[in-house]
Amino acid sequence: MQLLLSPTSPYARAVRIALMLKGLDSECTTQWVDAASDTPELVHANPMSRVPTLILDDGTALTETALIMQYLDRRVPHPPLLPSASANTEMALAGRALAMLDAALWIMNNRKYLGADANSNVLGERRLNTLKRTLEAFKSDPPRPVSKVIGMGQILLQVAIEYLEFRLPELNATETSGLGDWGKPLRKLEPFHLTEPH
Ligand SMILES: N[C@@H](CCC(=O)N[C@@H](CS)C(=O)NCC(=O)O)C(=O)O
Repeated sequence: MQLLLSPTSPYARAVRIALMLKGLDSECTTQWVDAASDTPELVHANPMSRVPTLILDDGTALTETALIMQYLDRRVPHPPLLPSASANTEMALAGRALAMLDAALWIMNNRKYLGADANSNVLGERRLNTLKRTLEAFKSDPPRPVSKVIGMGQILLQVAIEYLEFRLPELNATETSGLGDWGKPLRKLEPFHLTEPH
């Protein structure tokens, strides 16, 4: 397998963490690409030019983080990313985390391509408010505590919180969500600190 990724992509980070938790990282080579510059290898595998893209040994190119994680879970079922006792809550959590990443990326891309004021409009404010609201909701409805089996939603949520801290520090994601203590056991795991953005 070959994973096409970029150093700061939170989506790619989540897939790398899942690969490591599954013990599949040694079977997967990595190719760093600049998704925004339409690197030919990436465009060839994924005309949308987005990372992560996972190229399987038979040439199939998988895209979309949640689908790639599901593929990894089918390929190596243990430890499960969607444990049967909590599969629904993990999927619900994964959905929230991915939506937060999508909103954060949208805000960042607006700033990058359209300028510092690009989010000062009704849509930009809406995106920021939905992020705040989603973070705040974790205070009254926290995710299941982290245990030995790390779920896909838990991976994505911790990655999203750290990405928000990195890119949108004004949101104070850890404090606003009250998830500092919740994420502590995850931050201690090797796959998380080996993939920290810097
Ligand atoms: N829905 C996709 C989002 C992936 C995504 O947007 N990746 C960004 C990097 S963080 C990217 O490749 N952006 C390049 C572009 O959109 O041109 C997923 O879940 O994998």
